[in-house]
Amino acid sequence: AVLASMRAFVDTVQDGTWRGHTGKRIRDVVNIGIGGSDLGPAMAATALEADWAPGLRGHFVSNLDGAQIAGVLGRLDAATTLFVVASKTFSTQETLANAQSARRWLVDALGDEAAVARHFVAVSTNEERVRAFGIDPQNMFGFWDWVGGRYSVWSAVGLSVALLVGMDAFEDFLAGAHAMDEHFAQAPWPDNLPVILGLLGVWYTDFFGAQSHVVLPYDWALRLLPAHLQQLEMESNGKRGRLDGTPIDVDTCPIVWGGPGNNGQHAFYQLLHQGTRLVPADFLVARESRVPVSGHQPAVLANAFAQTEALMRGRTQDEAYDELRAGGYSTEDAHRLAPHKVMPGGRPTTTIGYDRLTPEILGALVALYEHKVFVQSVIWDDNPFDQWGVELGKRLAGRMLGEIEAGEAGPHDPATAALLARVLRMRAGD
Ligand code: G6Q
Repeated sequence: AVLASMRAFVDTVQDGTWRGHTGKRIRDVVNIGIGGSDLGPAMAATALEADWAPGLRGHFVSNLDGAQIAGVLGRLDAATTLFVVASKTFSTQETLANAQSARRWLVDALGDEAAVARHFVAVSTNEERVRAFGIDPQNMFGFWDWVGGRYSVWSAVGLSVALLVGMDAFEDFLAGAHAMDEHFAQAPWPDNLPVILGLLGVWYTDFFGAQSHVVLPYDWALRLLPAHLQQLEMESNGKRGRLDGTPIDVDTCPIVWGGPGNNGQHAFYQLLHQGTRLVPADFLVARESRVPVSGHQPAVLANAFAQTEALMRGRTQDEAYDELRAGGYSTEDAHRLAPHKVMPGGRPTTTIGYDRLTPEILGALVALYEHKVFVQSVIWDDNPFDQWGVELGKRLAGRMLGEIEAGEAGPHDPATAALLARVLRMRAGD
């Protein structure tokens, strides 16, 4: 039912039947959300940018610092802007603050409270709060309240993606994920991609002591995938307790990080090749770019495979010495420099290759990592679907906000008390 109402809405926005308050077509879609209500949709929309409907642009606002929303709104025309407020609970401080600011901006610009109905829709499980915010529940798209944010891009949380790429492409994205679900459920374990990825991760974490895992897309479209996987893996398996509450006595989820591989080569790869830590890496490589430009792709492929080969093979001191001598260095200089050029090799990489990043392939890739997370959670015996660790900070922030606004600090540890006192003095103009 939700997919059908998403389709009806997406179609009317894309074909121009849905008009803004002043009768103009929607040109800009702004997703307001944070965490799972931002990272997945932002990643998927960015990955599929080549498929965005002509004349539509997407923007993602998540951060509490007003600089982000001010920067985005400063470039937009209220009459042609649609806000998608994505919040499962509709009580998240960051999202509500940004949504309120967007609402003020819109009403100021269009001079009419009634404009909200044509420019705001909500993705949420909390109808009451959506209504209280002033969004007609007719314009609310629901999902199951047991879906954790980081697993929710397949639901109505993907509405911004669907608005940009169209509902057919969004359903292709779901179909790709479904194909991976089937593969995970049915493929024998030696051929089962999520099982293989999950086991490799446990192997390097628990038997080689790897502390981190790097994700390196050689596909510009996937530049936000590392941030999405960072949340997916770290919030799911960053746990220290078993399902029965007893402590887990091995390391669980490594620190997941990464970025576009080609850029990383000119920055942090030094540590991957010669640092003291073992950092297993995933290389994501497309045969063809989403936006092919003559002459580029062979170089992209060459760089990706050169890196995985170098990480695996490394370079011995003798090889380094011979290279230096062949490059014209004296025996003395070659002896001095060779130890610095030694690369141990044996650094594990997994290359995930695909033809071209279509919506189906993207769906399959994201589902692959979701199932990987599940495989690991079974081995570590944690609950990958809870996130109690993020609660305490949120609760303290609520209390702290009251103290900052009131200009009076409550009881705190000495370090926090000193920070707060300093800020309160500054805010009071001392
Ligand atoms: C994800 C987390 C978290 C959540 C955000 C936003 O798995 O639970 O990142 O998505 O805190 O929550 P709301 O969607 O309720 O605003």
